[in-house]
Amino acid sequence: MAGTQRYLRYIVFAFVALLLVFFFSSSTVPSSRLQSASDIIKEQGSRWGGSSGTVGAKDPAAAGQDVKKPSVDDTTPSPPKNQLGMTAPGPRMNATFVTLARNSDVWDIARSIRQVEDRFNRKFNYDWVFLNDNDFDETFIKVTTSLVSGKTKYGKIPTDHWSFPSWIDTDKAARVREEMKEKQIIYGDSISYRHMCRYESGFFFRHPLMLDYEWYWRVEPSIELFCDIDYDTFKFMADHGKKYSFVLSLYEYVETIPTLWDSVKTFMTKHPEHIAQDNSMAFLSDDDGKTYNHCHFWSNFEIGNLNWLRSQAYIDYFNHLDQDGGFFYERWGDAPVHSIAAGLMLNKDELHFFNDIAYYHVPFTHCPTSEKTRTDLKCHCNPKDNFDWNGYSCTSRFFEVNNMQKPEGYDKQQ
Ligand SMILES: Nc1nc2c(ncn2[C@@H]2O[C@H](COP(=O)(O)OP(=O)(O)OP(=O)(O)O)[C@@H](O)[C@H]2O)c(=O)[nH]1
Ligand SMILES: [Mg+2]
Repeated sequence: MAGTQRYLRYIVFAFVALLLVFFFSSSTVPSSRLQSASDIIKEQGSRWGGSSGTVGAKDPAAAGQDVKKPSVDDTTPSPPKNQLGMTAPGPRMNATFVTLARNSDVWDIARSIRQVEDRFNRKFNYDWVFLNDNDFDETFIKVTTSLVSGKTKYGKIPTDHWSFPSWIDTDKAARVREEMKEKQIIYGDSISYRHMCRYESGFFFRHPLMLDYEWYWRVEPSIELFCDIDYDTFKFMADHGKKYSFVLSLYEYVETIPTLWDSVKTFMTKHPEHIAQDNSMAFLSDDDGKTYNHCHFWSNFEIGNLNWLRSQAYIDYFNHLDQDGGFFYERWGDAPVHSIAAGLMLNKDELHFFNDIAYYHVPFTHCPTSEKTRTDLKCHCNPKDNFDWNGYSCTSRFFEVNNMQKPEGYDKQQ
């Protein structure tokens, strides 16, 4: 019996010994894992460039070298262009934006470009031509190039397109400017404003940079666009046989154009062949052409056809007005000059009112009357600011002349 007990004790002892051996041999596995984790930490420390104390010796600052401080600009990820699929598919028209500006206009035109890009051009990437009577400076070129999604082009205006023509009596023009200054007529005493109006009336579409294009969209500094424009407006013009368009219309300041209509009437007599059959005389005159009612499309916004402006009809018209001298002896604006041309030399159905282009140029706003249009197009204009149905606007007349139905709610905005 005592032998059996001893025998059993040996077995238990051997079993415990075996357990101990197994325990010690298996406990080496976690130890090797800890080892490799610390290796990983060390490895990552060297990849991160110095957060671990062991890589301090590689720190350029510690080594006394110049260090480029991290810039917040570098924290912005830069996905490849168009990664977000924002560019509209399909071919493009032969079209460009065009802006006449001084270098000092840079920040005001920057605001306009941003609006045009956000609401329209980021999807279409049309070019942008900038014109100036001086050389554009580096800042202007750098800022505008960075904002435009299409190609940018910068042109200098030839001196003879921005100076008094030979037939103008400059003393007489100077006297007019004095008189207009006394009468406090806006820009009445400005020479450069007159050159600007004459240039926009008769020359911008002939600038060598513009000759490459068929369509233009004019943009001025400090304008605003309030609604998304998700379709190609140039293509719309072409597809619908349109040549000239507007968003705001109003009555011109009479003192700036006292003899403009006389000049237009002699042109009509001289060139009846240029007058369109189905013209918009009823928009321009209340007495079948005897007098001008001063209605015009506001030309700081225009989408139009450059070939029409370069046509013999328009060139004859401009030359005729230019010879009469009213750009300098009065202060003829390019808005009534373009509008009268469009009203008389184009057929009614070649004009277009862009209701869906909600727009502001100090001090007037065009904001679509219909609430549905405003919400569909994500507009942010206040409908109370809409000028369309105001007594000083000519848009109501445009609707009537063209037998267009006024939008619901227009009467509440009168
Ligand atoms: N290069 C150049 N551009 C000019 C000059 N005067 C005006 N412009 C530009 O011509 C366009 C019309 O001029 P604006 O000063 O906007 O004239 P406006 O729209 O009648 O008047 P406000 O906008 O109310 O001042 C704008 O695109 C101006 O940047 C000038 O002397 N030189
Ligand atoms: Mg302006």
